[in-house]
Amino acid sequence: MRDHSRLPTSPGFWRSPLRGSWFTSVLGLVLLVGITVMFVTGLVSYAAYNPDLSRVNDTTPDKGILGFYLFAWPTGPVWLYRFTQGLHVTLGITLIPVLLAKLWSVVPKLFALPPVRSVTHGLERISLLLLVGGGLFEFTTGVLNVQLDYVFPGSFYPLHFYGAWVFFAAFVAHAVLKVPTALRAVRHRLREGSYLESPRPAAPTVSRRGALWLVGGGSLLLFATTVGQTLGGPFRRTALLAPHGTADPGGGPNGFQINKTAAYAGITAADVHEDNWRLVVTGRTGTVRLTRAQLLQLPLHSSSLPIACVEGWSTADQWWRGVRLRDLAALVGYEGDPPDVLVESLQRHGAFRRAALRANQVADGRSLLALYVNGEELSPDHGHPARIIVPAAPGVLNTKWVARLTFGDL
Ligand SMILES: Nc1nc2c(c(=O)[nH]1)N[C@H]1C(S)=C(S)[C@@H](COP(=O)(O)O)O[C@H]1N2
Ligand SMILES: [Mo]
Repeated sequence: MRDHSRLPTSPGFWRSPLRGSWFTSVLGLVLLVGITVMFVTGLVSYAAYNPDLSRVNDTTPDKGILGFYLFAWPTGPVWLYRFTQGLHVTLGITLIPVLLAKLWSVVPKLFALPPVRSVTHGLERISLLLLVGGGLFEFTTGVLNVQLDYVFPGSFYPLHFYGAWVFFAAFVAHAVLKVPTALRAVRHRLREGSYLESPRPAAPTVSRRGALWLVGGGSLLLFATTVGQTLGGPFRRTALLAPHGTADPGGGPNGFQINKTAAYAGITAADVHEDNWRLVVTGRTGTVRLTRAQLLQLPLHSSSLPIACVEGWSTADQWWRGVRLRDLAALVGYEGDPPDVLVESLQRHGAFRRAALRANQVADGRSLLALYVNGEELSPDHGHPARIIVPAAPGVLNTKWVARLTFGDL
């Protein structure tokens, strides 16, 4: 007789004694909770960009019914996006070992023959393909975006957003089918009789419990080397895995994380020179051009706000000082109830040179066109001569090197 156990399609090929219902179920239940939280925080992050406000913020084509839930992102508490996105990214990185272990634990199923036994079985396999493919896709695109700094120019959001819906739909179907079994397996410590169990297990080198501790240890390590990027203070140094958590922005009042530098954005000294730079504000009553000196004649206000990036890093609150957006709206004919605003930067290229803010963000008295931070002029890299800072919003809406504000319904 031929030795079929040398083929991965044979159950005997898979010899790890760790595989079994209990092991798979414990990992599955962890993912059930973790991935649900990631889905929710992910949708929330998408909403925070004001994607239904303007094409400038989001060009996801035909988001249609998938965007049914979009809402006006609130301006408080000021740490809102810092929290939701820190949670999304940190949890995602922490779950990687759990995801990999879970996939490893069920890999024999992938090869099981016949590939399709019945229509129902065929449908189940397609849903598993979407589940595994979708999961790997979401984790990979997420990690690449965080680690490689926007490798998908302009296209990360649509990819990650569509992928999330496909993945989560398959995830829900899978959970509905498997949760009862998983709960039973965990409660009764089921091992035997499972298709996952190797029919000819090799000698164990680690117990199932030990293997779970290893996975958990891996997760803990990733967590400990990531979470510092959102905690700030002395913890920032522990964020070994976060590219922006460790970059040294120098000391002093402007000594906090820098996303894109002025050099990267192509901002020249001549662009921002007092003689050349004008703030162009347009609204109901026309256009006003302000020199820096004129801008400084307007009432200046302060607010303590963090910067929180989609990449998961954030700063502690910084003390910003500048002109309220709602006061600038009032200059061009919007007294009392300011409308939306389109903000444009001196930066000529790149997806983040423009952003649209919602009326509720303009109306909030803490939303500033900031000229100072922590008592000093903005540094070139933080947006000199003027930048937007809005409470609770994603960093990408805090446009740097602002040149133009256009108020009105977008
Ligand atoms: N003009 C312009 N503004 C910008 C960006 C940019 O690339 N260009 N990046 C945005 C993003 S994604 C973030 S997270 C914040 C970071 O601000 P910081 O570098 O001052 O920390 O700036 C935002 N403002
Ligand atoms: Mo960002």
